[in-house]
Amino acid sequence: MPKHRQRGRFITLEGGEGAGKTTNMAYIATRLRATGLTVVETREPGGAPLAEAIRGLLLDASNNSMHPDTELLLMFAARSQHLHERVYPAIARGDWVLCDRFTDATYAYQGGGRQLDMQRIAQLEAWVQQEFQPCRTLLFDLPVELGLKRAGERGALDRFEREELAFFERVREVYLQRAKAFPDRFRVLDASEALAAVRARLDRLIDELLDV
Ligand code: Z5A
Repeated sequence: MPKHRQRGRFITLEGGEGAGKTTNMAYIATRLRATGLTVVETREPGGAPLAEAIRGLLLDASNNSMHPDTELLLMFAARSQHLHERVYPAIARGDWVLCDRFTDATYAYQGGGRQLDMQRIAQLEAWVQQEFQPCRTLLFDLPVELGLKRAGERGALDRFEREELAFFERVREVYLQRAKAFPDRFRVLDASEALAAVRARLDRLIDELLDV
């Protein structure tokens, strides 16, 4: 394997509900593994036992009194545990880490959706991650109604999925703003296309990753 590929990478998948992140993460992992890479698949909130327990609190629809600040702090508490227990060790070993959602989701959901102060999020980001950032972020973008329809077909809604349409429109808007603000890191995919078309675009983006 070429030397440059032996360096660990951190790649995140972002997007609204039902965008296809989970479906396509497995596809990306299979393609990367076929080239001989060791790939770790993980998610946020969660990805490590304690962080998964925090995820349970965050998604539980019966926790309807959760204050937005509590939600924000729990997201970063889970992230800290996940980074130290799972992500940093994997990258140090030279693995490629695929993560279903990361801090861009905090800007989109807590900053956009809940309308919390973006500066506060940036302070927590700097405190928890220092300079650490994904080397590539794949944004699966699609109209809110289509994503909610796809997600809704799965059954019971979690605490976030119960939000109103305007919440998810703000989430989408912040994601797109961030993709514009960080063009070197983001790649945007049209997730409203049929799966085969999304995967054709993904194939090109995977080749690009393997070339760097
Ligand atoms: N959250 C937050 O607020 N702040 C943060 O910092 C973080 C997270 C990290 C949990 O995330 C919640 O946490 C999330 C944001 C919040 N809010 N919600 N809700 P999650 O990632 O676990 O939950 P999710 O976004 O709801 O995942 P999802 O709905 O499963 O979306 P997905 O993984 O992108 O979609 P999917 O499961 O791959 O696909 C959904 C369905 O669509 C499935 O039946 C597929 O077969 C189908 N699909 C996928 N792609 C296609 C195409 N192209 N065509 C047709 N059908 C398709």
